[in-house]
Amino acid sequence: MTRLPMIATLVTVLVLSALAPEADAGARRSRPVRTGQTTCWDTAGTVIACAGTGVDGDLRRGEPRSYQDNGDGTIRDKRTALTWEKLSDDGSIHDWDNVYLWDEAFEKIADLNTPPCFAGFCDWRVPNRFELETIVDLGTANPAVSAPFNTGCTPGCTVLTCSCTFSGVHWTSTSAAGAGNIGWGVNFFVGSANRNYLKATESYFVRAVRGGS
Ligand SMILES: [Ca+2]
Repeated sequence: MTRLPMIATLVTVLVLSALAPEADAGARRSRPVRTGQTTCWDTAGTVIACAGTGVDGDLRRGEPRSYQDNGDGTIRDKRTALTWEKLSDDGSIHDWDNVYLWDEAFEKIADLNTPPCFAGFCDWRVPNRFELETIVDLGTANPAVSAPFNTGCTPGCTVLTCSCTFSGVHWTSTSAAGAGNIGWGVNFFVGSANRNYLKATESYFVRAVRGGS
């Protein structure tokens, strides 16, 4: 190889490596998920036509919801790659009205991860606050989730036949910075997240999650 083509090759390599980080960053780009809101209201709370208002129900920005029921008691969120435990009303560990102190939430997880493990996976965990908020659907309330998390919830139904979400506070694995005896929770009545919940004395619902990375 003559000197000039060698330099040209070197320049090409340098240019490509300079471009690579940008291409990588683009590949890892992630958008917030859609809130689910498609209705628009004015200041007085009257429903109005959305077009041109610029409010959430008009713009509907973010990743559209995309869920898959795996048929094994779990739901995969194709946007986040998180897999969620379905909740039931059959008195099992998955029952939607089971409540747990903070420590007990992690005991539930330990039970799910005891072989053969729930749905064949032994890496269930309590979701962090931002993970749990990704299944909030602000297009509805009581409970603020979309249909895959609120379908056919009748007494006796199992994770294979229904999907339940209690309209109340669910623990996250996230603690309140500066007040570690308090945990963050997401209230699925309207989808609010708060850090008001006392780990030692207050009992809330738990939905397990796995995957996502
Ligand atoms: Ca029950």
